Amino acid sequence: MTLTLENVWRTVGDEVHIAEANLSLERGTLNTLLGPTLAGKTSLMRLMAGLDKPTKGRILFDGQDVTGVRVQDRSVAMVYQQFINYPALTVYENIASPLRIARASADEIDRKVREAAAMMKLEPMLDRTPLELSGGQQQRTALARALVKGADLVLLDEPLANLDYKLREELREELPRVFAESGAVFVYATTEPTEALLLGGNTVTLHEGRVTQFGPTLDIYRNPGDLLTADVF
Ligand code: DUT
Ligand code: MG
Repeated sequence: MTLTLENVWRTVGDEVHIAEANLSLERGTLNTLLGPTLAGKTSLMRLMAGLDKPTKGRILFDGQDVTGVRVQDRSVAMVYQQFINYPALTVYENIASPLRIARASADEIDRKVREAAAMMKLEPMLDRTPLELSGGQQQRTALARALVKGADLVLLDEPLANLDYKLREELREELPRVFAESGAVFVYATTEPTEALLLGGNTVTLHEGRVTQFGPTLDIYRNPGDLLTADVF
């Protein structure tokens, strides 16, 4: 139990984005956040990351209250749905940037950047800038940067959406292992039930801002409950 949400709400004006979220997510386990578009996946991830503050409720990490603690003051890596790269830096420097901020040694930076680049099939691109890359390569650069950061909490918001079929298959196999080994709390948002099934781990289902189910992905698949069968599995 390392990331815990206790009765977390987020309302903006009179719109409810997240209602009554109660969850405990463990390190080293892949958690898929599964729900149709507008279910609240990005909203929930932003709360987990400390990018938005809950209107009500508490968020704990490793037992410590991090409610309202800003993302800058925490160990979080998030790849946004609309991912961002630094256009003026090379791919190498884009991936290296969290390590430079953490003042890692040149050797460590080089080793970790090359490892992450190999995993994301970006080795031939390291000297280019993101503007010279395809959409999929740009997304892989953002993923590689999340990988090298070694954060306690890793949030990937629909991370494979722009990738071609083959690479998506490879990364679906690789990502769970990589992040399990990192010992992070790993959360992966998708609208695709089959993606949750392929990834295994646990699944949180979301519907209209509410957590409707949480448990081992296979259990939810076998017993999707009365709500949302059509939306989720
Ligand atoms: N919402 C807004 N404005 C925002 C963000 C969210 O009105 O800037 C509302 C729209 C929606 C709810 O919050 O009713 C949840 O949206 P969110 O973006 O969290 O949903 P999603 O599950 O991430 O959808 P998608 O799969 O389209 O990314
Ligand atoms: Mg979203």
